[in-house]
Amino acid sequence: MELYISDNLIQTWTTGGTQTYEWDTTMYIDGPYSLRVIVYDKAGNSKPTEIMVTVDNTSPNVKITSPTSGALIEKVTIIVTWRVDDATSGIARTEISLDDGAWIDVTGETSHTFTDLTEGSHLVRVRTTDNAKNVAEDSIEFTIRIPPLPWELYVATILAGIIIIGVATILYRRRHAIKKYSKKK
Ligand SMILES: [Ca+2]
Repeated sequence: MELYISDNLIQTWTTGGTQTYEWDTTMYIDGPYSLRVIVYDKAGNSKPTEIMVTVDNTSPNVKITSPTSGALIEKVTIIVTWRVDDATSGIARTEISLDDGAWIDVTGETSHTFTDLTEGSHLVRVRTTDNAKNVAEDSIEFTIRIPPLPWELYVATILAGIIIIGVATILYRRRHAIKKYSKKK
């Protein structure tokens, strides 16, 4: 019995039954290979069996395209977009995670929306796995800052006005009292 990988004789066995060959594909460049086994009987008759396989030792590509890392965002809802591809065996699975929470399956998608984000910094990770189980990951950090609403600004302005008038009144009365006191003297 002979084993060929793309026409190169790799191993020969002289007994029948089930045989095992452990193929270290890291020694091979990515791409398609034929695996052929030829079995001979004692009279020299032979029968070949062949299958095609693809070697893929290269990680897929993953890139988060939006938002940009370090972005300051004034919204509680964000849309994360990304790009994944794999040259040889193709993408099997893509997942996304927010702030090291559970992985969400987004296979076949190119964006995901997170809502009700709190103020402060957040971490988004996207990881993708090719059909040969090679994994790649990209991550970004961004900061959510919520600007005050118009009514909040309005209330803050009124409060500031009350404080200014109050302080001015206190200062005026104090000065007045001092004048009265010095007149009495
Ligand atoms: Ca790959």
